[in-house]
Amino acid sequence: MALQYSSIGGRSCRLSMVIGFALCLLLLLSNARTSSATRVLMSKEHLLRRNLLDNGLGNTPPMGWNSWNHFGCNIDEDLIRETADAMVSTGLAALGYQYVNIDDCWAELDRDSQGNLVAKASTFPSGIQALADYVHGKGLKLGLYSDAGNLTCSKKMPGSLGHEDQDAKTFASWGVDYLKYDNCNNNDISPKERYPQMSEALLNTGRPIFFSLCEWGQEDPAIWAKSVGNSWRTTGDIKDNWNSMTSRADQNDMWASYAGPGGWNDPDMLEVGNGGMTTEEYRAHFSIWALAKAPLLIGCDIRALDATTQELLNNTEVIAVNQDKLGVQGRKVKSNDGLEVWAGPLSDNKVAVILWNRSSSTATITASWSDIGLESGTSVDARDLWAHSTQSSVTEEISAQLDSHACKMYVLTPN
Ligand SMILES: *[C@@H]1O[C@H](CO)[C@@H](O)[C@H](O)[C@H]1NC(C)=O
Ligand SMILES: *[C@@H]1O[C@H](CO)[C@@H](O)[C@H](O)[C@H]1NC(C)=O
Ligand SMILES: CC(=O)N[C@H]1CO[C@H](CO)[C@@H](O)[C@@H]1O
Repeated sequence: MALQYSSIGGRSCRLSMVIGFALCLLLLLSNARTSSATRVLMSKEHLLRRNLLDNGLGNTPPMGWNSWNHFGCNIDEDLIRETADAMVSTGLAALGYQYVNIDDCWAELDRDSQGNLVAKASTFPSGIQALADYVHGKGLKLGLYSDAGNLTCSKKMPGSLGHEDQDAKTFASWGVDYLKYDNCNNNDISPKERYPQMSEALLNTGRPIFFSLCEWGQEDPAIWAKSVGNSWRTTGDIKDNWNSMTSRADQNDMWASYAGPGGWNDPDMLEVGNGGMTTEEYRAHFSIWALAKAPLLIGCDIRALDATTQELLNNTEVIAVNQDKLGVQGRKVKSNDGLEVWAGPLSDNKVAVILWNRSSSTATITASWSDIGLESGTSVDARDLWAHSTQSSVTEEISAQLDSHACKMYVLTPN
């Protein structure tokens, strides 16, 4: 890899000498200032980014559904078909939820005589390609799951370690659009070795396949995975409770500066609608995930959505913050005994803000303009994304009284 890069580097240097000697000199000088180790790493990443991950996907965070949080291993092809149907009939598909992602447990434990992965006959008798055709027929995309190890986490199906090219070709031939790639049973090999192999294999198939790294934040993937995948988990698995959700939010927040179009931090899939949190806690969960430009992958049973869950998941104004084309991850900007302000810039000089009371009783939370990157004296229209109301000409600060665990989410538009 490094050798290949040097020859490319040599060529581009000669080229720039033709364009202008000064530019080349500048390049050499700036190179000389970095250590050779850093240079190798940088050049490798540069090359990987150009050659491995040029799949054109993930310009905004992915939206869709995944089977794991609600169903675990208890999945079959009927569930996937009915979920695709429900995605359309609930109106969620029209709001941008497009991936229908099958998680662990879809395959037989044994590969076939040629070493190919085989869909589990008892639960996916029609095979994955037929499901992909069905899902594509609804205008949606199909996601699948494998693992950068010998077995997946359930140990009920093989992983793809050592079979990357073969499995990537299989996925592409079936029409798979998204791969979640887990980290169990990995022989203690570094993720930095295992994940690029699948990334390259996927790219070599010629089919654009969104690549979701799931190495749980083990080796700080935000730092290196942008050249490898379209999203990377920054945390261990989420559970359907307040402590788990808030801790994922905080761990993910540390890596905010590394996210951007093409590669996103992933604090794990949504638990909204699964029953373990209150409505206000789920509202905060969805709001923070949207602001943090996290993948919005629904994790409940969308065939049986109650009106409250539907109202949380279908808030077009919150979704618009997540999908804003600027692609900057909002972050926690102020925290005082559980009274928090999260904020981030949006396109057209707008600012998204969340006031969040994480403590156990009612409180008033205030974000002053200096907390959230607005100049003092700026007058804004403040759109409350959950109340669907607008306050005109707000200056200096915005504040709200909030019940325990509740949040307010605004988009501020400078006048
Ligand atoms: C996993 O697979 C590798 C090579 O395919 C093999 O060397 C290793 O022993 C396997 N590990 C386990 C725990 O089965
Ligand atoms: C969202 O869900 C609510 C509750 O079911 C419904 O009243 C509303 O029309 C839905 N909005 C959209 C945009 O789908
Ligand atoms: C007034 C009040 O105590 N409200 C709670 C909301 O969150 C803050 C942070 O702890 C708590 O101090 C407050 O108890």
